[in-house]
Amino acid sequence: MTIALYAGSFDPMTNGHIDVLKGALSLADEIVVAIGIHPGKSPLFSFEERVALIGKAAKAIFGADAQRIRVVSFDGLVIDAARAHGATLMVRGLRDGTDFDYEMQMAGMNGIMAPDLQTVFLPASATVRAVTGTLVRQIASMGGDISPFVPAVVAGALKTKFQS
Ligand code: COD
Repeated sequence: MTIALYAGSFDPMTNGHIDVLKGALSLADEIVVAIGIHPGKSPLFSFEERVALIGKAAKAIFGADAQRIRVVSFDGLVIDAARAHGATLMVRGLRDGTDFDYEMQMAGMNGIMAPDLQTVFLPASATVRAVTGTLVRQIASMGGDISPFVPAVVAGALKTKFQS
């Protein structure tokens, strides 16, 4: 069985993340979505909220295939998280040249530290290329419509978050 780790902050999960997840589901039997937790950093959504949102969005979008997605947290090296969960692949999304440069550095250094793990890059679909979590949070905080950029359940949670 092939297990792929998809690490990110997912604060919140966007349609860009969903696009990468869709590709990952076609590559591996099980996808471990690993939420990176940075001690000292305060995310918009708590770990528990992000787990619930990813689970609900995956169920709504992927149906039965959502059973092949597991959500965990990690606070160290991504290679350690991959090994801890039995993954042999690490999936990353590429939006543009900036992503490419950064991701190539990480893949290169991870490859030296962990030759047993393979990084796989998935190119962003044209419709989600521009989407970033940072801008989604900014638009939502200013009362803008983020529904084109995130799953419906996330749009609802953002609305609630900034109304309270
Ligand atoms: N389209 C396609 N892909 C996308 C999109 C989009 N619209 N949006 C995001 N993605 C991709 C990103 O390119 C990335 O591959 C992934 O989805 C996750 O993105 P984010 O923004 O949620 O999370 P990141 O990239 O900030 O990652 C946070 C981590 C905690 C995972 C990261 O900092 C990390 O890997 N930390 C581990 C530390 C480590 O191991 N360091 C040594 C590396 S050599």
